[in-house]
Amino acid sequence: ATSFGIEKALEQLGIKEVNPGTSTGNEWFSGAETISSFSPVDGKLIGKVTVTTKEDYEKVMESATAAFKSFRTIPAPQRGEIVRQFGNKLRELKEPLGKLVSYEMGKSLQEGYGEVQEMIDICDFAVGLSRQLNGQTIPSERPGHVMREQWHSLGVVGIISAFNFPVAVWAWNTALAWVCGDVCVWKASEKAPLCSVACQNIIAAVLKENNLPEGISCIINGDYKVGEMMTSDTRIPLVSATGSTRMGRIVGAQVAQRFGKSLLELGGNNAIIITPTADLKVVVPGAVFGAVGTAGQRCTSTRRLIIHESVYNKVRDAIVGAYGQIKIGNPLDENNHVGPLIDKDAVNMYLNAIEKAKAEGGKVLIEGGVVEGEGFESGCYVKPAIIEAENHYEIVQHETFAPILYLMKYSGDVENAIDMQNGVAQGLSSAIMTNEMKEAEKFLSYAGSDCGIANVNIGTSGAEIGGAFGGEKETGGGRESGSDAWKVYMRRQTNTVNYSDELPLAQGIKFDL
Ligand code: UN1
Repeated sequence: ATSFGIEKALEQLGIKEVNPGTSTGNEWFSGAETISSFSPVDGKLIGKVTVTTKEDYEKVMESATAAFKSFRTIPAPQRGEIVRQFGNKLRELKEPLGKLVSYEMGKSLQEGYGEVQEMIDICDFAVGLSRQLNGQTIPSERPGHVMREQWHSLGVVGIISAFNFPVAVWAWNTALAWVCGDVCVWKASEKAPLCSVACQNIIAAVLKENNLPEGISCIINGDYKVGEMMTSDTRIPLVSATGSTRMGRIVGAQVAQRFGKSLLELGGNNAIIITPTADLKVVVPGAVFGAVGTAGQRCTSTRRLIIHESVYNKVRDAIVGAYGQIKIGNPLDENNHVGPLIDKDAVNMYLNAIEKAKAEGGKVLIEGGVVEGEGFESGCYVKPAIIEAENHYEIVQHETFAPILYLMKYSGDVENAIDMQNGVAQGLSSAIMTNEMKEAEKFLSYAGSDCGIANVNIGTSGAEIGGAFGGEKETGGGRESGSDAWKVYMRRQTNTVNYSDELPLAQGIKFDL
């Protein structure tokens, strides 16, 4: 990796051999236990991060709760100014941070840069938002009364993020939370902990330059046990968690138990419907990027193609042909399209899924398998696979975080395809490829896709930050990023003010004394 400038990137980001994994800003705490971060790119140890102890977690929470009391008094547009400076620092450090993402997580360098760009974009969005945290006025039924709604800062926001977007998911949450006047405690994935240290170094410098208190941005590190400290903590009114449906089921229940709010971004099982009028020039790159981009490890990755029988052979051959062009290899080399999976466990899950699909009757069109030989020593590189399958297969109903694409046929009207698309437990992203206006509108209608994201003539992945991001059903129902997703980071207060000399009661109730 030396040749790709990783050492320099680590230095620029302040990553050491052993990094304290707990921080309230400029203060860092280390425990005795460590997590080692190995790169799936070359299998080498990148660095270590110490695990957060119960005592250090308490220090973090004391700092965060104290910081919230002062941070919420700073006017929102001034908090926006801090986020603006943070966005500028990210612009300066886009190259090293994008490289670290690529090296620690394994996505292509282009996608690593793209992820940092998403952070920059959400900062810009949040800066504008900092002058638009508007409530509304509501007509009162009583004379001499006014009703209004205000949005107040919520408190400490807990963030649990996954390995696949090791920096952007944090930024989608923090950029909004900070302009809303909240403070954040982040537990990154134990599979990409160095990314959390790098991000914390960047924001800590901004907070210091502005003489802001410790505790506005905190990180903790460790496995699910460290996450549990947050989910069970009544001092954290909101936990935003991104990851598997299995994880979300546990986190959601624990947070609900204490009446906290949770924002859940869980698994997807995203399909593209390909209709008879679909334009192959759009279908092929859309489907292939969706299926093999990030080695199939996006929650928005394309898992299923639902193709009309009249164009099935043509579409299948075009997709299979395009797979022949895919270059698998070191993701830091910009000539490669597909890097490694995150670790060997992921490789095993990928291999098992292919076996299961075959056992259920799937016909393999492009054989998968582990890539071996020089440059692939980490054992994490796999070949993107294509399997003809049926929607009801147990494995097809399941999200496998790997580049496996299932092809299936539909006949008759688009409604049949929509039924198949909706016929899974997850509800994140969906797309239709069509030039028929009626088909497109049906797909987007109340009777159409049941997903949080529904696209026409683009693929399922690669959403812009301006829209609300998230999905229904087992995807968890949360929305983050754009639109009015900011509201979850605030508490709503309804105010009724009487400026008359009487006290009329609502609903016309008489109460004469
Ligand atoms: C994720 O995989 O967790 O829409 C998020 C996309 C990206 C975000 C993916 N903007 O593919």
